[in-house]
Amino acid sequence: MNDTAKPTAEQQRTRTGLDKDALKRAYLDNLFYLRGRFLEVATTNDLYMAAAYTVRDRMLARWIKSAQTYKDTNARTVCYLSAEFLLGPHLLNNLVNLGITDTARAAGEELELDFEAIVEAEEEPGLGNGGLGRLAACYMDSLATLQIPAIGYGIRYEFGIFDQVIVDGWQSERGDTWLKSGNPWEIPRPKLSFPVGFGGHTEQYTDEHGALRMRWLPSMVVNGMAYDTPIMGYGVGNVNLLRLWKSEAPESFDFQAFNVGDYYGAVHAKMEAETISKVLYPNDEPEAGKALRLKQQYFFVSCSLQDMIRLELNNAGTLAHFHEKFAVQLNDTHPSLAVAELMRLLMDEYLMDWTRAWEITRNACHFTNHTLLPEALETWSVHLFERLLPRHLQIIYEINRRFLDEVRVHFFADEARVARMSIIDESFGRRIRMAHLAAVGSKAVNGVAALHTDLLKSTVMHDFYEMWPEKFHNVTNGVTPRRFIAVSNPRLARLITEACGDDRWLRDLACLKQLEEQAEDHGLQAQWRQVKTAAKQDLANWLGERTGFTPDPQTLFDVQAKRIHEYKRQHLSLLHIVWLYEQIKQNPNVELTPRTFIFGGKAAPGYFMAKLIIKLVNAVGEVINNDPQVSGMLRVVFMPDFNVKNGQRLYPAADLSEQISMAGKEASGTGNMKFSMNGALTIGTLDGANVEIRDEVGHDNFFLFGLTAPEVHQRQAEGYRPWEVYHGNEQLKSAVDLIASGLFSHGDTELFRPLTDNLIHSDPFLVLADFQAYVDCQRQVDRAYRAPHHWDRMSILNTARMGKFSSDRSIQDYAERIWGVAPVPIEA
Ligand code: GL9
Repeated sequence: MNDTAKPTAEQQRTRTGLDKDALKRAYLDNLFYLRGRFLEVATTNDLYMAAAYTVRDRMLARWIKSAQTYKDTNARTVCYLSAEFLLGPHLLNNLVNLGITDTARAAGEELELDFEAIVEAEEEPGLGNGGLGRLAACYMDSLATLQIPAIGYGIRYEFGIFDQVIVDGWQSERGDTWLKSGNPWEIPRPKLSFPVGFGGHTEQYTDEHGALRMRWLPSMVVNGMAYDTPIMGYGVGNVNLLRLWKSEAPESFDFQAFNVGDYYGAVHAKMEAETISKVLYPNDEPEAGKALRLKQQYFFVSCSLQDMIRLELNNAGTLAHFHEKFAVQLNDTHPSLAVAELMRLLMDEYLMDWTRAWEITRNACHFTNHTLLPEALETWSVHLFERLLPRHLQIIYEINRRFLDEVRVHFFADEARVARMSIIDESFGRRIRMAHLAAVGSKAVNGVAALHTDLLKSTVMHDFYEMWPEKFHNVTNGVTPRRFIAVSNPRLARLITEACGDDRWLRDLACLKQLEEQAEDHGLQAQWRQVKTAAKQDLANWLGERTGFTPDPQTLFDVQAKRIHEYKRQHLSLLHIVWLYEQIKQNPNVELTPRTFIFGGKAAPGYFMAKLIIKLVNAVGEVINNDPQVSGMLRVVFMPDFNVKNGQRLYPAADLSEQISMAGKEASGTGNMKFSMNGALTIGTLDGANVEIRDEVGHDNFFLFGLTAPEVHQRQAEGYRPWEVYHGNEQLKSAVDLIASGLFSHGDTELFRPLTDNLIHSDPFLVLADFQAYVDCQRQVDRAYRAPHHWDRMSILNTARMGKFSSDRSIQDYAERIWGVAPVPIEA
């Protein structure tokens, strides 16, 4: 840029200043010039869009400076490849990270704008299913805040996760049209696009040096176009890049067809190309096995690697140091095709030999496993690969051939092990094991909580661990305190800042430790309780508007919010509720702490049992909430459409957080951290990160129950017989029977039978085995809540001791132990 094109410092200050007057001027300007509106006639969406542009403008100068500095310093860059980024609304988060929330609020007031309504108007980009996608978003926030150069690469789904509505107690899905009013946070880059091939065949040829080479002649090519979203660090000048790919038909393709008069064919080809980034698959852990899903995975991996190669060639002119420039992180197996695609690009397109290409690939890639559920360990049929990615299949065969030779040398004469470790599973049809491909092609493999990593090493990846123990790491998950405290719970943030004397805790969450010494202080406790009650009131009002039922903030808010899944055991909580209901009906004077049970979560649209659990929550709620005899004691409500935005209403308002999965099944959990940070106590099993949360907050400040992972294993190995548990526990039996009796289904004894029968006869997640321990533990919760000072102290200690679970700590771990990357500070 020459000097005349570049805005002067003075011009920039007036154009993007952070003071109130600059914000007001810019806001009205954006409303006028970008929306063609003035205040009197603007719609809420216009007002929101103008606010978003005003904030985005303030990020752009920093963004450009970050990109320039990263380029000039040639800094090692993290490339986080993820099929999902569950970002949540941007506006308030960006205001907080820019440090101008109060100024913006004041500017809004002077313009007589309804600040809250404008913030509310944002539709969140739901480009993820749950924990895994939200983790990627927390990591993007922390990478920027820790000033680490990073690019998030993923898919710009036109339709994200469906919106959930409840109709007659059942989940019903509505298409997520998040882009319909425009997305002010992204910048389309029409010139930044890459071709991605599918199908066709390969052929061998001799290059000009006489070497034998392969080329792939795909039968179909689509283009991936970049859409860039700036990701602001908190309190720093660093702004990183989230680059999402949209699939399009190459223009030439269109015109070719036009020329021969095949108009329909041209339009059809365009449609087919655009289908790839059309919709996010809504299943959580189990895989669909659909060809389109494999296409999505290959599509975004290929675009991302081509983009990295472009950057490196621009900068270094050679790919010899690609793995020194980029630390590629594979978020689960979804992007694990990166291993084969990087090999293909280096060898077929950039004419590298195998040894060199493999050296680069193995040193560039790192792999995170997020689940041990057997049905979620992704495999693809060799047949499908042959059809869609013939060249990649050849490369995978060759990777596997060389790898298995290594295995044979390492584990001498152990062909059973060779078969177990092979990237190709030969047992039921031939299938490619994506986790094996990722593990073989990566420098590091990590689990997401200490227990999960141990289980990974001792079960599904045991052979790999024995071969390469140094490859395995644990990086316990974390969540960003910016979004999950400062943005979600401003009252608590203010109180913490006051109590700590400053807001350093937002950058260094370990500072919360200072609260410990004040945990007994009745003054702080009173304020703490006020903050909690105010959040409960807010939630109650919101629920009242949405569901017609307004909970009483004086009751204990007992919350379970997460994807609906049998292993997470929402039905264990339901059995407890039904049991409580019976207790009150039998003895209206029974001593109980009044509670409101709040559930939230989506079920995969094809997961019948999960949908039946939602129906049961609503059915039980309908009966209990309309029974005057228990009113004031017991309430049950289902919060529709649990997503990031609604989660932000829920975490601050919870007294008790339900983390009750069968031990050994929840890899980490991250909701557990969000609740605890906001002062909820946890009732939970020794599963995932619960183990570490309990160790941090203190065993006395955590309600533990249930079988441990080794005990679960033992029970199942002995032959678990749920009907014996059912017949052996009068109260359990009566709770199950009440559900089956039709009491909650207008007399229909069939409706919930699939659920009750499954519990009695199969119970794969040991709900019945843990029932008594859970009920007993809930009794302790009851008692504890009736001693307010005691409870408040535990609540304060939970928040005070959550430092470890900031995603800043997780990213610090990855940076030091896995990526070897250093900060590149950009001044704010
Ligand atoms: C998950 C695990 O099940 C969680 O325990 C873990 O906290 C997150 C993040 O590491 O990853 N793996 C997974 O497939 N999902 C997870 O939440 N599912 C969804 O994202 C829906």
